[in-house]
Amino acid sequence: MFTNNKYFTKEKLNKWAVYAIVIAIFWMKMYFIQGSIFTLGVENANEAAILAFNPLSSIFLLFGLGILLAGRKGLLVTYIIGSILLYVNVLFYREYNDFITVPMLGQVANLAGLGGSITNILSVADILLFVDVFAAIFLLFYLKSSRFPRFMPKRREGAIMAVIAIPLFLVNLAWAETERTDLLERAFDRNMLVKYIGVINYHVYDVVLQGQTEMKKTFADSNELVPALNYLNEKKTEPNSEMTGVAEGKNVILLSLESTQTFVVDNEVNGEELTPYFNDLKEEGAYFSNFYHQVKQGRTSDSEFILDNSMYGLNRGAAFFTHSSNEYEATPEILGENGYTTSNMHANDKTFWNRNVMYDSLGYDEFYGKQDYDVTEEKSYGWGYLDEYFFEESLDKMEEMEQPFYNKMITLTNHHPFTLPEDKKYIDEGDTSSGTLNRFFQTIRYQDEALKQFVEEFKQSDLYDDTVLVIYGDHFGISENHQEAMGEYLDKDINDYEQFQLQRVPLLMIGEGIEPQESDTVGGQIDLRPTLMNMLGVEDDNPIQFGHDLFSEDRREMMITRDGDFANEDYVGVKDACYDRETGEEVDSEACEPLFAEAEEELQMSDSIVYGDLLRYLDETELIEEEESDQDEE
Ligand code: GP9
Ligand code: MN
Repeated sequence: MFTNNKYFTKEKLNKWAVYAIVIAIFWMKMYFIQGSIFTLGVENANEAAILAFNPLSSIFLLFGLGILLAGRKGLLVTYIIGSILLYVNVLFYREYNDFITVPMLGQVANLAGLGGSITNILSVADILLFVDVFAAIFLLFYLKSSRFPRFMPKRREGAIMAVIAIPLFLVNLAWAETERTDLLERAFDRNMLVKYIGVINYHVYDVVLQGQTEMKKTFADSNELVPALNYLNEKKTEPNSEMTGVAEGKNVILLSLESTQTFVVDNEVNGEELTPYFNDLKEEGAYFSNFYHQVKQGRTSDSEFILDNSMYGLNRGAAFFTHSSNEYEATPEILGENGYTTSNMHANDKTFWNRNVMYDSLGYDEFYGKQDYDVTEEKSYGWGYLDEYFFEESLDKMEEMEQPFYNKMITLTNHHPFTLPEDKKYIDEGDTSSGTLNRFFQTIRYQDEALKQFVEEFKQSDLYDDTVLVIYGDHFGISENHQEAMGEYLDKDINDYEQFQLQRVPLLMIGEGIEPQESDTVGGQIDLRPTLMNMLGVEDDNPIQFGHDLFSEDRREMMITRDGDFANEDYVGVKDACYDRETGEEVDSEACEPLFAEAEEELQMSDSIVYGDLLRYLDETELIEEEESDQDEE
């Protein structure tokens, strides 16, 4: 067709037909990516139709703006940019099962370190996603030629297209609202957002959101803290008084187990226990079997944020990056005021996840990073320093530390892509359809062996009698991408309820005064701070905490995830559906409605504090309250 350019010159080319073809091709591509590469959970024909329709408004907007700004070239350039944007989303989605947010762009270097090998997420067939782009590039140069004069988009036409995008989007939105009301206000779940408005509109929305959150800090004032103070005051539950001070003056070791989920506990593969040591160890302390991680895009760093603040991490980006200059009154700060030495140990680069900066803000005295360990090639694999050596050196360091101390150790080996040197593979791989899950079994088993060596040595050390050891999982290791394989392994269908329950991570506390027990109270990482502070008998006067002592008899059993889903004593609420927590049976969604509302309110409350940097007003606000009560007395 290109050789016979008479076709273009002699025939009157219908410009709008070319537009239609270009739009149709991009539409098909986007439809394919959204429908076949992303797993957005399309539940009915209406949703499928929305998903098919939603690329249209963004295409009109994109190409319209392109033409408006630069005519023919503008169209082609936006075609190429749009295609690259889609592909970046494909790669990101394959790795993280999520969509990029603006704040994550600020941590690109970090993200590059996070992924497994890039070859895992590239696929030869992806070239097909660029066939049209090559054609577009070719045309970009070809169309320069004066032999092809007829297809000359006018800027006015671009403006028309961009304007048409608006009603198209409004139709899209109204249609989406037939499935989910207040879609844009309740946009916790990016998968859902993309399902309903499409990935390009999602990015536009995310940029708007970014602007809004930046404004929040600028315009925040101390009054904004009051609703949170009132809310938390209302929800407050008394900690278990029998546990108050059981660990007074003791050291605390927090041991964050990388990617460790509760399903591995007391479970096996090929007849071999996955965590033989932990299975026995948990009989020696307080073990929590309904304890959930609550992290989002910030992964391990989110768990650390939640733990030390008893506030929620953010839905977009990692607070460790985006809000490291905020004012906090975190556990290390409070403990520091009570005579504790506070530190973190993690044999990775100190700048990773911006830890060096954030740890200062949280009030840590010391951070032992990679350069503080004897990291050699022989002792490293995959992500770096193998856990067994990390543990060994960390114990030495702790023995030298000024007491009492509060120290967090973060392991590394059981991290995606879950690889190990041959001689560290203590069990065979699994035989599910997911290589990731199959290898995960081996790295979990390795971690358990390293844990054994650590705890056994710790028990022999002088530290043992004066220390509370808190072992917990930071977050999931096996993402939704491996649901099918998880189903094969657990021999059940992994629906939304099961997937939710897989977000449980182990929590075990060992130390004098902690009675061996298995607790099935529903809780999450947000509850750790108040639990610990009560055990240490430390007066923690920061009223902005969303957690509740895990030992408390009358605690509010309500664990809220960053997606606005929740588990309480009776129900699990996931994606607007309601399940009986124990049986997993779906029940009338009405039962969960007030709980979803509570989850949303609480997340918003926490966000308002982080986005507004409101803890900087804490002293001021407390002062006002005190003054008021003084006046009341007079
Ligand atoms: C690496 C550790 C693990 O430093 O934080 O990273 P993550 O689990 O957050 O991907
Ligand atoms: Mn982690």
